[in-house]
Amino acid sequence: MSYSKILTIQDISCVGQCSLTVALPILSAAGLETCILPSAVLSTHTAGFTGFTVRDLTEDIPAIAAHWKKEKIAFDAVYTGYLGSTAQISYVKEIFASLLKDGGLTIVDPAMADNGALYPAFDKEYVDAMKTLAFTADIILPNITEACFLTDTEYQESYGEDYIADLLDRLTAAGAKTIVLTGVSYTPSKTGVVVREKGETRYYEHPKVAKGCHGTGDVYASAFVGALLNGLDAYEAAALAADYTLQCIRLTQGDEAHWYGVKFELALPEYIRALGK
Ligand code: PXL
Repeated sequence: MSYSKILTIQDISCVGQCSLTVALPILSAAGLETCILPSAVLSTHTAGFTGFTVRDLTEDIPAIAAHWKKEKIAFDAVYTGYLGSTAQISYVKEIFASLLKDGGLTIVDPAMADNGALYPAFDKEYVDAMKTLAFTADIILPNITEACFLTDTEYQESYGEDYIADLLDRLTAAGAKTIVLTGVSYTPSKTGVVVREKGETRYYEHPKVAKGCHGTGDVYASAFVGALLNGLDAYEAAALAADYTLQCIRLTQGDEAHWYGVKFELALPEYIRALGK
């Protein structure tokens, strides 16, 4: 596989092991040239800390993109995570249209919700804007809550295979191409990921070791993108990223003081080995 150049657009939470502080090291470990576009700078993430600071960088995005265009910089893939505002979503759409190489990939993690609720910063207007971004992307990685918001489906705490199949059908009908649906758990001791690609649906199940660790969505999406751009197909990349994320959670479990993220750095050597590097 050639040396790919990827752009990832998400916030910098200075403390909290999520978004860019996770994506940049994981994508770099995957051997990708990783360019970043910070959507905002926060002192911490917003899930559990209080009184955090936020510097919204929306106004900087068009000038940064215009400079790259002038320099004839183009990317093999653009991967988006947590975005700071509805306006940023339209700038991201312009970046998809103007800064990708021919045949370049777009990957959207609609990072906006979990456990049945939107993150504090978001509202219905943001969800509607995210629909217009997610349904144009080549690959989306929603969790079940995000898939529900994207399809106006009622969130259920427990469900069976029919509910998941219906959710995937609704996403497909709305325009989603490849779907990687995370956090699909049919029994309390197991969880997994469902991949629907070109009409085929496959489930990768693994042990569930802890409930709701912060930042694991970003660890998972970054590890998935890194594997995909190393030539794995979506299902293989989804499985490899799941094994890595599980290992990150295992390495963090039991450390009560480390409630805000996972120790993803400690499992990077294993991730690199799993990629055959
Ligand atoms: O994707 C998780 C995430 C990223 N960035 C910020 C967040 C969160 C989750 O709450 O608050 C700022």
